[in-house]
Amino acid sequence: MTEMLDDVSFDSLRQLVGLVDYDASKDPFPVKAMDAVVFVTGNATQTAWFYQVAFGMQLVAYSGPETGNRDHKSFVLKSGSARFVINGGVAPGSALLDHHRKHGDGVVDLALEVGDVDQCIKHARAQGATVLEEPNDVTDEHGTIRRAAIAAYGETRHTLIDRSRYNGPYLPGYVVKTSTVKRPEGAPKRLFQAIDHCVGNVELGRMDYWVEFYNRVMGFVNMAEFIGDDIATDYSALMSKVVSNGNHRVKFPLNEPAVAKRKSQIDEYLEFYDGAGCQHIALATNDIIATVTAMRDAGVEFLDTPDSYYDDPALRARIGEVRLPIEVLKEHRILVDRDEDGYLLQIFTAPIGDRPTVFYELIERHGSLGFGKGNFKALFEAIEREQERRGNL
Ligand code: TYF
Ligand code: FE
Repeated sequence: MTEMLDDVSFDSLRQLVGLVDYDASKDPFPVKAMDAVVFVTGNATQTAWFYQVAFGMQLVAYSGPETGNRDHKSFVLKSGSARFVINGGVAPGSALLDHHRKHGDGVVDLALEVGDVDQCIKHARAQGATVLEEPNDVTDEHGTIRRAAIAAYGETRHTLIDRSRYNGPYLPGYVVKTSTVKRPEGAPKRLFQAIDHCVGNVELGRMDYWVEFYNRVMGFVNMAEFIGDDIATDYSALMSKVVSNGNHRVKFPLNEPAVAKRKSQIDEYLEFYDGAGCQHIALATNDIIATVTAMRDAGVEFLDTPDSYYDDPALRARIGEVRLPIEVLKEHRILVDRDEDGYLLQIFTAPIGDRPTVFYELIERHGSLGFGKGNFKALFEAIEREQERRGNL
């Protein structure tokens, strides 16, 4: 397959996000890819700037008062095949402002690109999904998109979009808008190429409900990785299972708090987000050192990993040969994990907003289809150190 996604080829995506082969003709709810991660923020004007400066994203489209949208501003940013949409209320009566009052900055929509909106909605409805928007066409001079939306955890939704008959910059009503931010000299063309996974935090006892929702309503399959009681009670204070669409292009880990000695990081999220929501988005890069260096240079804060992680002979034995010397990983505080399929490199940012809720992961996959299970202990200890600094432990 030679399909190009903003010059990220399908073949490079196979490596970047760990695709597997599957037969879409037997899928009751065939999903092509993430269409966009849609955020509501307290200041879209400045948040869109942040993603350009700190995440190297390109501004591609805009809707707002100047284009006839008096309710809110909406900035569309891209990096390779990844698309973020940053919304913020303008009109004092905007529903977005109510959402922001409750949840703070967060993800409202994990929008999915599908081939047949009506087929997906028909299946979802038959399986008991809440349809928030009935299938409808939206048209402008660039063509027509067909769209609908179903409810997911908390106030998160999945908008379904068929853009096969559309060639505008994003959706009808948006105009082309380009970045005025200049890429720093020597910085990579882009800092990430794709969205690898989007994690949901749900309330205690609700993880299996949502796993089953994705199985039944959206035809998603369970991936091998899970964090169960065993790991939870030792140190992580969370349980986690992963669902994905057939070819693993779209992966949704789901976490719930575990009852442990200390307050779970998931409880902290649920308290400050005021309900279930999207916790972290993992961005796939093919050069994690260049990406993390560029982001740090722009002021992004990453979780620290202690020297002991790298100096542990058991880690060195477990990971074997990776593309970088362990000293380089140590210098950049990058975590490494190996499983039967290969290895991955990963690192996590601190929460990016005012509330201790949403954060990012950078991930560079080399065959591994996992999520870094071998790093959970080191990672969760780092998260707990931050929780403690915030007085939430
Ligand atoms: O997505 C994952 O499963 C990994 C690990 O609170 C993880 O990135 C899981 C839970 C969490 C932070 C990271
Ligand atoms: Fe992750």
